[in-house]
Amino acid sequence: MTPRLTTLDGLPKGVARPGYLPSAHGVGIVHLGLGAFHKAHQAPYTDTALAVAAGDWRIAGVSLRSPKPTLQLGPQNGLFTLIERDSKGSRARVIGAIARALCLGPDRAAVMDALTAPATRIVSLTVTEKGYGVDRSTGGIDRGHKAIAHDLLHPDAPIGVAGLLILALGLRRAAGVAPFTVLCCDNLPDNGALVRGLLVDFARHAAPDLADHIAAEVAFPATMVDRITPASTEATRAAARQMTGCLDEAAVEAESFCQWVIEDHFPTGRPAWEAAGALFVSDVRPYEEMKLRMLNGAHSMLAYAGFMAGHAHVADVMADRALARLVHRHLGAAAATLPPLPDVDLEAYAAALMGRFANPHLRHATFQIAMDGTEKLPQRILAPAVAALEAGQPIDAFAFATAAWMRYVRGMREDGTAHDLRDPREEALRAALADTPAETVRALMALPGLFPRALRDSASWTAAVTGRLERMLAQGMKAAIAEEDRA
Ligand code: CS2
Repeated sequence: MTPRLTTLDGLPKGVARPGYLPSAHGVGIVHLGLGAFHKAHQAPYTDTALAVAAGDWRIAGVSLRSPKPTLQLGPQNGLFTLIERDSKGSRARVIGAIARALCLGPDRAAVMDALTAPATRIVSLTVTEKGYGVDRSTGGIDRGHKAIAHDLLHPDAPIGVAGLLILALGLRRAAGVAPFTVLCCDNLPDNGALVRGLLVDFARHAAPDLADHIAAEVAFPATMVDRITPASTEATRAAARQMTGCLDEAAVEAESFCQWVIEDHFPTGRPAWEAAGALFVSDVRPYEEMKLRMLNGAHSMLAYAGFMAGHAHVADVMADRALARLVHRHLGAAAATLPPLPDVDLEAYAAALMGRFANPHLRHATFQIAMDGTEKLPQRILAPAVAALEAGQPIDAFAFATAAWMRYVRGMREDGTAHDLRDPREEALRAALADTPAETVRALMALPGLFPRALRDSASWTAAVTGRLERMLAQGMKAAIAEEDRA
């Protein structure tokens, strides 16, 4: 019988393993959102930092809802296989940085112990864009967000990010323990300031005496995180089993490329992530904008257009010549909206992205990227569209991406079968669908807090989106792509 991955002993030679003794290092980080991206990004960075510079920086991982991560990692002593894939092939690496896996529901007391422990100096987060409950038009809390609404009513038994962090920061302060640094690792614009605004506003409502303390004493460094990480599947676990000779329920796979740009503001210390290649800078914003507008913007465009054109995976999209040219056009249009970054060649970055998207060894589903469009569009597509409009640059690429999203929002493939939308505003989206493309565009653009005023007020933007949506609906996505490519 194949043994479960529980120890580093006996792993095959070709499998990389931690360059340190995991049990010799204490926990210094609590991570909220124990999903594939954390396991493929911050965990391996920390693994390398521990090997190079030691320290008590292992991670207590917390899943806010799903018990799955605990069931997968618990019996494996936190060990899991990361399979890194690129054009040269695939390599397996066992990661030892995760010391414990907890699930908030059943493990509430242990989660609070970890969050309030003096040894915990960083709380990092990957809870996806929709996990925070920020009202992006005000920067404060969104009272309609389920976890925010719950936590305002039950501040002593929170289920969401804001409620948990405020409770923990309050307990630390009362005990005379320094606050932890809050490290947001989600693809949100100015993510440190965004979470800071959320927590300060939540505190104003739930624990007013903490608001000033948080604003003045808690550090929220901004980050840009990057690694393409498809959702794990049975094939991921089968590959891990084949490579390690062990059953690994927690295996993840990702591209070999990895990037982390971090604002260096950690008053109570941090792991030596630079040992693993992280870049510490004083201003993350230009890197973040580059990544959100180019990588993520092109990703969203190709996910909607690709899914509707029948492409299940990103690599299939890149094999579709016409659509690949539109991906390239999108990257160029997004790059044109960015200020120059010293040491970064945007053309080379775009070329590298084309190669990463085409990675034939990754099965990255367009349907995965398509989810949560209302949370992603503003920073990926709409902000650069506004910048392009204001600078008098072409808006075609952004209008095409927006129309493709609107086509996707109909919830119906071209063969007439339904598909899920998987968007927190799904109900409002469905209610906005109208009889004509022009009415649909108008209704979707009128959804509160989604489209910036500059776009809503622009006749040329509205016409550019409407014309494209009309074509997509009347002629099909493939014809719309061909037409766009010819233009
Ligand atoms: C993708 C990202 O699912 C998505 O929306 O665009 O997860 C993307 O793969 C990562 O940001 C890459 O770093």
